[in-house]
Amino acid sequence: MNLERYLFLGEEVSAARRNGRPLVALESTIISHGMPYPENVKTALAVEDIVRARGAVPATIAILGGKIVAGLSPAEIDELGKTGQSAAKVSRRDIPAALAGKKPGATTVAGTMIAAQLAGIEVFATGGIGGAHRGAQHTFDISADLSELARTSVAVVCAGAKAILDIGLTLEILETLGVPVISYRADDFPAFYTRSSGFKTGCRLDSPIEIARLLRCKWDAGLAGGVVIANPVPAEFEADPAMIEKAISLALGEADKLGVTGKRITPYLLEKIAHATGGKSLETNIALIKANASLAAEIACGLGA
Ligand code: PSU
Ligand code: MN
Repeated sequence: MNLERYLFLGEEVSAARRNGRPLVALESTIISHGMPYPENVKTALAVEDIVRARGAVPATIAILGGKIVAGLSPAEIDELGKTGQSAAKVSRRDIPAALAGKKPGATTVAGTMIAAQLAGIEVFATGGIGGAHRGAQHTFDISADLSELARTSVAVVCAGAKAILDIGLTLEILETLGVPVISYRADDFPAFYTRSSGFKTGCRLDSPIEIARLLRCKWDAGLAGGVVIANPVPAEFEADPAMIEKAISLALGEADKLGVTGKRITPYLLEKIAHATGGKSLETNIALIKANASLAAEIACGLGA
């Protein structure tokens, strides 16, 4: 039994694999659950074009018709964008149900990492990774993204973990799990909407080629598992920290009152924050995912060089 029999490669991805071209995986939960329609589809397509412009080939990943698809077509991206939160949010544990049920499934960071590894893709760009939620000491709400990073050998380029999380706790867990965390052209770990969380990563690298070298060393040395590459949002798109913190408090309060927990909490908070900031957080979200796609493509090219 092998998951590979469930894998379907889009045309562009399939050709890239044949020709040994650099590939960048892209997730789909950010499309279905992370942003409203039509900004989600517009952003997903723009992000693919950025990857192409940097000389790599994009592979947007989702589960469709009982297959893990690496390389969605524009029509499939549009369909998933319209389906929105009615699509299943697919992390590791949800893959069997999504495959057997043949219903549309948007892959999270964890789900996308599994698919990327299967498709032979080493670099993946997203917005923010999941992590330990505030109060995780009591609720145990720690994203499966963290345990996936411990076991699956894919580099994840992100703008950090969202400030809705407990960033200190998230970094502690990544350390325990043996996951390298790199800050790109910064000393601190970024906080998604803002450039700094106040926590240091202890590993700063200033060029895509140095990052590619670190990845190759890790995997050549037999140290399986992922790497977090934290790319602070470009300064001109950084959100005002006070505005974000206020929006987060508001959103967390409402989530608590309504009893929103589990896999619904991240999409719920993102939506509330976008609303509370009058769309400013969405603008930041779009800018950072584009910057991450660009860096991921450069790293993928570096790995192939
Ligand atoms: N970050 C975003 N938008 C998102 C997510 C993260 O900016 O939509 C999604 C990612 O797919 C991530 C998931 O893997 O949320 C984490 O969810 P959970 O905490 O339930 O594991
Ligand atoms: Mn969770």
